[in-house]
Amino acid sequence: MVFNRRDLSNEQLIHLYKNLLWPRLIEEKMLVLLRQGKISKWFSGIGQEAIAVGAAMALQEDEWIMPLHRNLGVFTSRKMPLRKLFMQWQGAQEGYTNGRERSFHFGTSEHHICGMISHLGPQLAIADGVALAYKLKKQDKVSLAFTGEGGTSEGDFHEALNVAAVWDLPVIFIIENNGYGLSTPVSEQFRCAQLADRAKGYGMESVVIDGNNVLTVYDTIKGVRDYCIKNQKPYLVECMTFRMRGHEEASGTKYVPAELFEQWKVKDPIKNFETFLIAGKVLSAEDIDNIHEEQKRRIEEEVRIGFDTKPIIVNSEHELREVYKASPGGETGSQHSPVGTAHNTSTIKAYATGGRFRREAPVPPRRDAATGPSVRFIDAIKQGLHQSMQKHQNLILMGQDIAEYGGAFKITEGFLQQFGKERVRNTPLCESAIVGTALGLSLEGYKSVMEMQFADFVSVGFNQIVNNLAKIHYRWGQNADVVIRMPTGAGVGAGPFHSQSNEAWFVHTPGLKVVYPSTPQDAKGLLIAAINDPNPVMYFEHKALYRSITGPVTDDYFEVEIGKARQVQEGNEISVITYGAGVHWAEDYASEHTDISFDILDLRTLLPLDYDAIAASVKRTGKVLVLHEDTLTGGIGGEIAAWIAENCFQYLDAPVLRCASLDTPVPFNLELEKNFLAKARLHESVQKLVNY
Ligand SMILES: Cc1ncc(C[n+]2csc(CCOP(=O)(O)OP(=O)(O)O)c2C)c(N)n1
Repeated sequence: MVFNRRDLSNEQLIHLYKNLLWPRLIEEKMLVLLRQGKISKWFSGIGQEAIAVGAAMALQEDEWIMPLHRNLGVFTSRKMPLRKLFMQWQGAQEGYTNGRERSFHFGTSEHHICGMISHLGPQLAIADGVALAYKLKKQDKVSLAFTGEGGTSEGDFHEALNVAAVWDLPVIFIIENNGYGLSTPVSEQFRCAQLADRAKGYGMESVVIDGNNVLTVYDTIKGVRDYCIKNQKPYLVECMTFRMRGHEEASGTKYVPAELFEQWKVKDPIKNFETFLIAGKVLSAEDIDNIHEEQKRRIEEEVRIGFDTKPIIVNSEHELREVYKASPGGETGSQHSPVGTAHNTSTIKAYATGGRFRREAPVPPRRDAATGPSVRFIDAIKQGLHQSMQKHQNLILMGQDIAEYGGAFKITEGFLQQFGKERVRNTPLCESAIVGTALGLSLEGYKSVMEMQFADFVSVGFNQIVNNLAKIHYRWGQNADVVIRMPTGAGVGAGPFHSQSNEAWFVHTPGLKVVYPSTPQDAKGLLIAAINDPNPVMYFEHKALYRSITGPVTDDYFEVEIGKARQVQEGNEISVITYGAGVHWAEDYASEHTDISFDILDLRTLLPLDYDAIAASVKRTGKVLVLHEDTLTGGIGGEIAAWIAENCFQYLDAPVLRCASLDTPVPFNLELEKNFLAKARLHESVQKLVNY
């Protein structure tokens, strides 16, 4: 192996060497502890350390890195203390995730390391978002994301590289080509000669390098970093290496031909670097032995301290609270508990009672009752978005065709002229990467609103939403300050893929908030509240209401509180608990059937639900109909009915009924669609309750 030291001093070479050796020796110790059953899973990076270490050391310490499961060298090069890493691997409270995450699935903003989710590819687009933030702030910085060669087969790889290229983002993408994705060899993974060749297709530069040579990696990434910053462009680096152990320790290596290990053993990144250092008289063999001994001694010491963890005290209230970051007004959520305090019961008590964190900025006024001029539903959304753009200079809008074209429904028409192309961003057609980008922006303190062109298309951004945005705060204390606007619903003859109600997918996901307004006032106030909320919020806006519903809307900037239902009308015979278009169906029905006293509750927020308002309505009537446009099976109506049965049984005079749409895809033909929608069965359901 040929090493080129260029202008690196002896001290710098020794510094690199010590950083390279450190993760190797830690791993060797961990493999022993693993065999003793003292830690659980382990993904080995032995043989690949030069990539993680060389790359991390070529960056500035405040530049974000998105590492994967074999990148211990990133964590150690960022000087994360071994004792705490070791606590993390044991699942201890004092680790980086309060015992909630395993192996390398964690990050910390303190070290500018973004924790991976198991799905691998989603890491890449987060780097796009961070790089976009650097670009917008005009900072001379890059972000760096890792992928294995297996991960390059994921759509996320394609989407992330394409966005980085189209938006001229300073991102370094590193492929660690280690020959195998679990048991799958490269011959069954892709057909191109080198993965770096793909860069050309994205309009991006790339290079293939020896990933086992730490000086090559360090020098290349330093140069690539300069290139990315100077040219404001991404770059793809393919590092050739080999996985010297099994996929994870339990998987063994039987599926890898033995001769490959022989071939790669002689290319060991550490042994070779040591030979070079000795030959160049930078270090003597004895110096090297001493460094080994010194590091081993430190490891023993750190592990000894790292074993000294306190038992986790389980507290459900505390766990539930940490799913969310403190919300506007401090009603829900918390900051991640500081290490070493959460196991203390008095701290937990503080969380459960008064110890809530409040945001610094004052809460905007909350206005339920509208007093302003009559405004269409769609224009109220536009107002809320517009005023939020004025309020938050760090708010970025992203979506397909939202700039010059003004969006599929024209909600952002005129925004480009007023707020500029940097903040009003047309995106390529890639929902997953844009959700990932939104998360990356959030890591750097930006807010973003992403417009799904139709709620139906969220399915291709689903993973990033339910696994990354939703879980990140609970996992390692990072919030996702992202709103996703979801033009939803049927009634407009648009067929199966432009009409769906998919809110229940998200209501089932802890970590998200789900809002669904039915009036112009609520549409504006809830959108403002969603943007102010530091958590990921799915904002459903019913397309059929856009231009059919008008109502008074307060002119100025205000919030409608997330998590609070609206009493549409009070009555004492039948409760209709509903939201979205259902509210208007219920109101129309009630106005045509004045002989029945209806109590209509507009939920407005589906996650978290306003159980107090639901219970109050049940008590008033004793007969409940849950009405929604979503299909029946697995719809939120089932959840509400179950909750009422569990908590309000004594007030019921009839079984809780659900009136929902047919369990079919949404049909195109208007007559079929009319029959599909819950409204077609509303009369029947009400009569059933009346006559019970
Ligand atoms: C979306 C998804 N599918 C499957 C897996 C299971 N899995 C975990 S790692 C892995 C192989 C990854 O190979 P590669 O990207 O080359 O990285 P390496 O493990 O070789 O470093 C697989 C299939 C996963 N984690 N995520």
